[in-house]
Amino acid sequence: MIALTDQNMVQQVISSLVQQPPLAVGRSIAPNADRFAGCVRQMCESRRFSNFGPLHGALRDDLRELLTAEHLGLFANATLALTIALRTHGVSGGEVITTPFSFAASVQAIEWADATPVYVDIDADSMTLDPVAVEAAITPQTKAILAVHIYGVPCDVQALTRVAKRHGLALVFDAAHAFDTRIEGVPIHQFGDATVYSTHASKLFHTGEGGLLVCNNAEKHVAAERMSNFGFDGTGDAVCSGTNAKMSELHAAMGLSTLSEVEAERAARTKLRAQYETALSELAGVQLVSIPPNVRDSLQYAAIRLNDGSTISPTRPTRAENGSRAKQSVRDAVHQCLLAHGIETRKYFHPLCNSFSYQTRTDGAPMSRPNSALPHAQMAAESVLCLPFHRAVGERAVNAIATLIEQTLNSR
Ligand code: T4K
Repeated sequence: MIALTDQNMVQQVISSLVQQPPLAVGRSIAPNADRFAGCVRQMCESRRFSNFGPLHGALRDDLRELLTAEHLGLFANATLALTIALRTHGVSGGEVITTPFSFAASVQAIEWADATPVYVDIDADSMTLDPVAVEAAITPQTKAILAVHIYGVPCDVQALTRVAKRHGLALVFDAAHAFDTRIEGVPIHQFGDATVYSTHASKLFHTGEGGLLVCNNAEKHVAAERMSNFGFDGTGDAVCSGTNAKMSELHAAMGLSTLSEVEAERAARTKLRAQYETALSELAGVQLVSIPPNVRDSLQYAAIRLNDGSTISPTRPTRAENGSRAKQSVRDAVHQCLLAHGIETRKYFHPLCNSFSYQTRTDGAPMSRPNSALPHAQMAAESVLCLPFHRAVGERAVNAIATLIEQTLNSR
């Protein structure tokens, strides 16, 4: 990191960054142009654009091999894949226990599967669902657990599996951030009943829009495929109420031509993560969210936790009892400072899903079962900031970001 004493140099680096276009928090991998053109040509010549065409089949087969996932299907997006995974595991009309610290898609998939979300707290360190809290929240209405591998940090898969088995519940993992993550070499989708990956443009491997569902049971896989295609069973009959959640040929073409580019981006991000580690290591009160050493990193986000011990409402600005405005949190101050210097960050995931305004209906009735206390989730939502994390971020930018964070911390 740049020594703070050399203020001129700091200002020069920051100024040079600001002169460039804003530094984005994410940047999609560009598809291999030749491969993409070839796929589009094939698509146009064959006039086959959707409904499980040859590009869909080719991408599915490549991913089955890469991820070692026999029952893998391609979907229009991860949100629909999650909804279908939950529906095929019979949650409709019941309750699903989940984390409030996630993207809106996790809870909205539960709601669109006609189930009621029940929020429980997360583990303070891993920020993933706390298995003890899960077990304490189980009732006769509970049908499933939906756990999220947040930022690619795996949930306590063993403990959650034990809880699910003990109570006869389905266990579905939202692995939107965890593409090709493995624990001790074991693909992460081998845990639980079903796992969903996102292949949205913001993800390391992407298809523009898309999602992957891996089931650990052949029948559930077939049921999910049918549900993604109006419930059709191939004879013209619809054997269940389905929807349209198929991945199109154009999205499959994007996937086929980005897959070959993933390793180069992984290499760049591995280097970048090490640069962040070095630059941030000297800053007290800043912690880079790390992936356990026995886990293959999905390299999806560079998330940091910032905490100066101040407790502020993250959802709406509050006024202190004496009428003065509550002090801004250190996380929000860093976010503002970086933005002022043209550096984009994201407060993933703030506010908590249980705080969304629609969660209380207009008639005042809550959409979810009343929550138990969620102090760790609240703390996570107040303290996490995702930093720019892609190939175009260089060491100079990393050092400038670290310096700006340090300046913000020192000014408080
Ligand atoms: N579960 C979890 C835990 C999730 O985080 C998500 C999605 C899902 C489920 C559902 O997955 P999908 O149904 O989407 O497959 C993004 C994404 O839309 C969303 O997929 C993602 N999680 C969520 C965390 O973030 P935004 O609104 O923050 O993205 P946006 O447009 O601000 O872009 C972020 C950065 O990426 C920017 O710097 C620009 C860059 N970018 C973005 C797009 C769209 C590109 O370089 N190219 C692009 O095409 O929501």
